[in-house]
Amino acid sequence: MLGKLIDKLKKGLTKTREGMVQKIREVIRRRPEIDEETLEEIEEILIEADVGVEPTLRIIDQLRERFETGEPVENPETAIQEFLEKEIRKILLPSDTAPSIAITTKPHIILVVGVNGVGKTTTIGKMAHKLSREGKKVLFAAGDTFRAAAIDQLGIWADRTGSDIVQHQPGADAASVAFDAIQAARARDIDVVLIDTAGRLHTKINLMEEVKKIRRVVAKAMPGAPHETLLVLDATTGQNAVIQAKQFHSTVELTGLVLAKLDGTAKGGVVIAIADELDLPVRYVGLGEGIEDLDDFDPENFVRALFD
Ligand SMILES: Nc1nc2c(ncn2[C@@H]2O[C@H](COP(=O)(O)OP(=O)(O)OP(=O)(O)O)[C@@H](O)[C@H]2O)c(=O)[nH]1
Ligand SMILES: [Mg+2]
Repeated sequence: MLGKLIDKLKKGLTKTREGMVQKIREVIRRRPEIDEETLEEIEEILIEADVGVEPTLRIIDQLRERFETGEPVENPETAIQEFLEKEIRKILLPSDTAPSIAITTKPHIILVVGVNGVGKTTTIGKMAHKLSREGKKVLFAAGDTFRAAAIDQLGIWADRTGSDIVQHQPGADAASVAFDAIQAARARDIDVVLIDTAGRLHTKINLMEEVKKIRRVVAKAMPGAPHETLLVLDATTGQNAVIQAKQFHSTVELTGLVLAKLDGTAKGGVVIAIADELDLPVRYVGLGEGIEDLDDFDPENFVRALFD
C-alpha cells in the first residue's frame, strides 16, 4: 500500500527528481571532493528547482559546516544525499500540522480560491471523488459565475463523482450561489459542500473584495463556516506561489494549501519554499489531470519519493 503510494508520488515527481536530485548526484559524482565549487553547483540546482533563496542558503551553509573540512568524505554521494534529505525533512515536517481535511461538522463547508487556471475546479472534482469513496455526500456550489463554461466544467465533475450541484445563471452573484448551496446541503443531508470560485489575480482589489464577500455570506449562512478555506497554487509558477499565498491569506484567512500540477514541473522544490515561508499546511498535492491524481501531502513520503 505504502509502496504503491510512493511509486505514484515518484512518478508525479519525475521532473523534479530529474531536475533536482539527479542533477545533484551528477555533480557529486563529477566532483567527489566537497569544496566551495561543489557547494556552489548544488546551490544553483536548488535555486533552479525553486527551493527558495533563504532555505537554499541555509542548506548550503549547513552543508559547508558539515563537510568542508578539506578531508575526503567516504562515499560523498550517499553522505550528501542523506544530509539533504534530513534538512529537507526538517523544513517540511512542521507543515504537516493537521491531518488532511478533517470533516468535523455537517455540512462541512470548504471554500476553494486561487488565481486563474491554477487547478481549482479540477481539485474540487478530485476531492469529491476521494470524499465520495469515503461514503460522504458531496455538493458543489458553482461559484464561478463569470463564464458559462466554468459552470459546465463543474457539472461534468458532478456527474463523474456523483455529486450534487447548485448553480445559478452565468453572471449571477457568487455569494448567493454559495448561500443557496449551504441551504440545499442542509435540506439534502449533505456531508461536504465544495465551493468553486472564479480565478482571480491576488493583485486585483475588487476581485479580492468579492471573495471576501463570499466568505462573509458563507459565515452568515452557517456560523463557523467556511470550515476550510483552501488556496490552490500552481506548482509551475514557482516563487510567485508564495506571494499569492500571502495575499490570499491576508484577505480570506486560509486554512490550507493545495499544490496542483506538481507533475508538470521540475521546480517541485517550491514545496520546500512554501513550507519554509508560510505557516499554512499543504493539504494536497496534484499529480496529474486524472480523477485519482490528488494525494494527501505527507512530508515523509514526499522526501522518500524525491530521494529514493
Ligand atoms: N498536469 C496537471 N494538470 C492539472 C492539475 N490540476 C489541474 N490541471 C489542469 O490545469 C488546467 C486548469 O485547471 P482548472 O481546474 O480548470 O483550473 P481553475 O483554477 O479552476 O481555472 P479557472 O477557473 O479558469 O480559474 C486544466 O487543464 C486541468 O486539467 C494537476 O495536478 N496536474
Ligand atoms: Mg475553475
